Amino acid sequence: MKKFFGYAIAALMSCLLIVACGQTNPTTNNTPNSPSNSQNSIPIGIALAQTSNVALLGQEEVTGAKIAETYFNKQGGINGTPIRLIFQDTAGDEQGAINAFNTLISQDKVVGIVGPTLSQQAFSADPIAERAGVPVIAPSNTAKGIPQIGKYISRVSAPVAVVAPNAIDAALKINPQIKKVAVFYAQNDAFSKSETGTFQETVKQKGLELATVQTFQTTDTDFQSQVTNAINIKPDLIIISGLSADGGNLVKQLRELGYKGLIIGGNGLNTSNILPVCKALCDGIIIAQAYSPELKNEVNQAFRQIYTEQNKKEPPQFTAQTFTGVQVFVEALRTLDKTTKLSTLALPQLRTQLNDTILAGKYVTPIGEISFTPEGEIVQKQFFVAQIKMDADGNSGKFTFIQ
Ligand code: 1QQ
Repeated sequence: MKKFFGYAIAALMSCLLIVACGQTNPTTNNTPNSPSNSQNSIPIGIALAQTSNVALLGQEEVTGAKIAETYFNKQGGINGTPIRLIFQDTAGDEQGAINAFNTLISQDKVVGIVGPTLSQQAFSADPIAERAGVPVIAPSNTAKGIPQIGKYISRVSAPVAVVAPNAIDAALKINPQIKKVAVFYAQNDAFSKSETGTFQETVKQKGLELATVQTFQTTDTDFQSQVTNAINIKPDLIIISGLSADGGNLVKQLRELGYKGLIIGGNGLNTSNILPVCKALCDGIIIAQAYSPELKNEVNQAFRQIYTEQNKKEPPQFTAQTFTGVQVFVEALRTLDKTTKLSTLALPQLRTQLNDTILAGKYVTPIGEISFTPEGEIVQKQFFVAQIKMDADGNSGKFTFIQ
């Protein structure tokens, strides 16, 4: 009797997950990773960089997704049906993201995807989801133009245009004498190009002198010639748009070659995983934040408590944003299920209606109260700035909020 009931639920839930309900027999069609393997749960795809140098950023995102899965399933998931996150590693490049998206969409039959890690990957992978009609919520794609990829693409990662200028304001508060600015950016990365555009415009708008623009690749390890070029013009502020390994090395070499002024790191340096790269020389880096652990609402307090218990430190922005991406899916699925039982919808209809529900909603999340423009751009209220403070031993440190 119990077994029969289990299969009945399984068959019912397969209507939700498989395009043609009648074709699936859960007792025989039980391939690994297929939704029929675990019928009474709702699969959400997580396409993040779990390997490669981009994993320095992606790891923090995976943690946020896992905390969200446990947290929301404890609350009863989607009105009684648990969610099941399906992780596909994108690694650090476009092809990895394309493969992960294809697998999640066609094989894992997810209702939607949280990912990928980089904007550079999103510009290649998101069009696949758009064509397939699968909602994507970007947890960390901040380049200009992400929501404009298509109507199924939204983001919980506020764009560089609204986040990055806060770091320059903070630097000017610390040192009002700043006049000359040197800017560095990784020219092979879409996010870095977008972010440096914002930084360079802001520098000019503030009446500062954009004295030099130096370029590098995210795969570079030696920045001697660019660092020398910059130091020669005696800048009062250096601003870096790159990713974590290259960014950390660049900071290290700037300090080793004698630069003493303030350094702003962009979003690609926004992880304590850069600390082992620049060690004591990371001290003082200023980084704008789209999250503060101090944000006062119930879900952030719960998220912060779970994270700090597990990790013995405050949750970082990428973890909070990815938790938020999963939360938006969960809350939109709950809302949709209340008006149209999810189990009555075929997968393509479910994906489309889920996307509409996501865009129409308002969410109280660890990153504050958010909503979306009709295009899928996040509407977020508060931004912050942190500065890295290294401990005396130079091995550990933390992000201290200064704004
Ligand atoms: C982007 C970013 C990266 C730094 C996220 C990890 O903001 O690629 O858009």
